[in-house]
Amino acid sequence: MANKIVALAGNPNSGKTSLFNELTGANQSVGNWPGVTVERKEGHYRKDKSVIIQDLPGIYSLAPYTPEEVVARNYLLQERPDVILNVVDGTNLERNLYLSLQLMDLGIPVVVALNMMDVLKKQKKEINLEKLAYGLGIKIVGTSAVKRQGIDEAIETAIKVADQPAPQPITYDPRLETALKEITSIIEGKNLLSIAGRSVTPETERWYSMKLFERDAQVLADLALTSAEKKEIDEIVSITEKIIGDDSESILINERYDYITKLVKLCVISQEDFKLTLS
Ligand code: GDP
Ligand code: MG
Ligand code: K
Repeated sequence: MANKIVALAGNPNSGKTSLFNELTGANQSVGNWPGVTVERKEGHYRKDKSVIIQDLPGIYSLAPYTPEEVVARNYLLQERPDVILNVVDGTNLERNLYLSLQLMDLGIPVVVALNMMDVLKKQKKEINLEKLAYGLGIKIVGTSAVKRQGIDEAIETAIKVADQPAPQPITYDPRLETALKEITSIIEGKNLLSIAGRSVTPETERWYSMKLFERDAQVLADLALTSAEKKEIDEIVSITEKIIGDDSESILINERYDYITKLVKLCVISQEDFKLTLS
């Protein structure tokens, strides 16, 4: 059997390195990502050496603005790991899930390690993991990297999910979805200039369509499109901006945050709230 590659992705301070150290023990090597002074850590799962674990730099989004974002994004797009283990700080759920939704659009299987469970317990907060998993359409495992809880279950779930299809993306405002479909019909099968032999596939077309909707310059430059096709995409984006009444980047940000806000309301129970209601 071929090696499986599990990429650890998440916000800064979500617990990626703690989890990575627990998973790999002494089986790790440290270097730098090409061209930048961002540390690159790779290792093998201590219980199954055929599983390679890649620690990615901490990021808040897959935008191409910081060196960390560029490294993480290029790695995910170009290397395409078998599965992403998304480390989420459970005490900062909204902000962390904003990245999770973007990771889910890459067409790569995703499992969430909902970390800091021990802190949540101390704060008398409870997250309904089943509801959250259902709302996102992916598997979630509660972990505490410092208490060494849930860690093997998280990686073993990821290894299983690596053989399954990528998550169904969340469906947003129908006007946005229409625009994305129209962009997809223009770019499907198009050549990716940065990766030899690679083109836009059914798994990756949603991600590329979303990035073109956001007018992501890197993606626009990477796709072999004619000027007529570029113009057509620009018109789709402009019309949708007019209809919804916002710029395209904000439209996507708001759609993601609206979805997360609703979901978190349904899933987070604070015992303090209970006491207040009962008294
Ligand atoms: P990274 O930036 O994602 O690599 O996060 P780190 O692994 O460096 O963790 C950031 C901080 O959170 C460190 O002080 C860790 O000891 C702490 N930490 C990580 N996971 C947990 C956890 O599950 N519970 C608690 N209480 N602290 C944690
Ligand atoms: Mg780290
Ligand atoms: K190509």
